[in-house]
Amino acid sequence: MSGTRLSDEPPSCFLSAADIGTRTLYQKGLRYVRELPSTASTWLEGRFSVGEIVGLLPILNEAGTIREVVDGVFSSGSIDRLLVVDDGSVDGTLDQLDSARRQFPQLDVEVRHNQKGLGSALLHGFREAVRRYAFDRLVVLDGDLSHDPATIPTLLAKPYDLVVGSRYIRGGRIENWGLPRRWISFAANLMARRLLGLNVQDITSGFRVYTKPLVETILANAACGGYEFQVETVWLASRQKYTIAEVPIAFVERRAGESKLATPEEAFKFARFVVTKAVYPRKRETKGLRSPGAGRSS
Ligand SMILES: Nc1nc2c(ncn2[C@@H]2O[C@H](COP(=O)(O)OP(=O)(O)OP(=O)(O)O)[C@@H](O)[C@H]2O)c(=O)[nH]1
Ligand SMILES: [Mg+2]
Repeated sequence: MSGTRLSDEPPSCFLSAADIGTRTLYQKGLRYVRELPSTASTWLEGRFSVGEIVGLLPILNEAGTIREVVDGVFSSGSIDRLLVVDDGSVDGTLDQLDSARRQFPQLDVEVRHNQKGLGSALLHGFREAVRRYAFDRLVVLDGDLSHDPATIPTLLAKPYDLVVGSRYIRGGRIENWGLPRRWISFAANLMARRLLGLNVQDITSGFRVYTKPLVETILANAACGGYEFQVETVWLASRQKYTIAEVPIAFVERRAGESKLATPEEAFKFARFVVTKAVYPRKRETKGLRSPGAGRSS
């Protein structure tokens, strides 16, 4: 029995994301996702609430590193549950996760059967985290070992709504990137910072900690399906006056697998998002930008 997706429409930054209900089915110890209209959403298992800090890993074909990342996340000693959102890896990642689940019952794996983009995977993970766990904070990191799980406690030590693991503040660094990649990343950040007036140096970093109220605000408003989701979430946090901090990290170039995001298509979507928000900053607000009204962290 494999999961079946009934909707293939990727969310668009310029349209509201469809609210698709999900239900999960077990196969070989992994959790497979079947997406259904929310009215038909049925849980075959109870919701569980076991932890205050949840990890979220968006994954696509990371067989070379996923096991080490999962081990590292639990070894950090700060994560109560870890949710992996896989978009149909075909390189053995799922087998690695299957074996990891035998060692770590706190590991949950959701598999969607078509790649819909990083933003879509993260939104799905946010929605599932809220639905499944009574968490206080959500830690997100990449599955290619570019983000060292041992740094998680340092990020969590900052009591802010959004904590960004930053390559571009004092103490942060990038290992093994050539000059062109450094310049593209730097230019993307500079453009987003200047055009959107964001006071964050590393807007594209995927190593982050979110409080639950911010996760709920993002769920209520975000619509980007691709890499530009990273800037959309910082933009939303900033617009809604959530507290934001950056912590220096050492970002290490992936040593296995292939990049999914360093593509001209993702760069175009990123630039389009930044320019659109710079020109029409209130576009979504007129449609009802809303905050859950929960308290801010101190
Ligand atoms: N579920 C899911 N995960 C994705 C998707 N695209 C990328 N990822 C994951 O998101 C994380 C970041 O993607 P990367 O390809 O490493 O992006 P990047 O760090 O900008 O590029 P590199 O420097 O080449 O690694 C990794 O864990 C990927 O496996 C997707 O469409 N779906
Ligand atoms: Mg990467």
